Amino acid sequence: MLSPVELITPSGGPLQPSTPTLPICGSLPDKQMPSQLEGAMDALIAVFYNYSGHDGDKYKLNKGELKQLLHTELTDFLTSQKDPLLVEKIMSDLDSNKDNEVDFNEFVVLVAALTVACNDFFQEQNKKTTK
Ligand SMILES: [Ca+2]
Ligand SMILES: [Ca+2]
Repeated sequence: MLSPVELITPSGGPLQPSTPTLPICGSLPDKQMPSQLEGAMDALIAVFYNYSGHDGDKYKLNKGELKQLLHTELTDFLTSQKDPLLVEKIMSDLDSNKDNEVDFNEFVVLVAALTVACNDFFQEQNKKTTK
């Protein structure tokens, strides 16, 4: 039989003082287990800064950094595209404020666009397999 305390304690773990939900931010100490989406957001931020810090402005990707990020993190996407000027095209598409660097705001546009494209692809695949 569960005692009343166990019934109201989520996952039966030790009683914890109820802490307010932490704002979404990478590398906070004492961070509770992030949700899947929070984890994805953190990962996105971490990936961006992994590459943006290599040279020049630490908070922006120059063309070399963007290229490295795409090659390392989006290998399948890049190899599926045969266009040798793809990185240049992506760069100029993303650089909406024309400072020849991709900042985080511009970077998430790419990630969002690719995520939408992936979702479309999966939906197409689903339609084909369920027919
Ligand atoms: Ca940089
Ligand atoms: Ca820019």
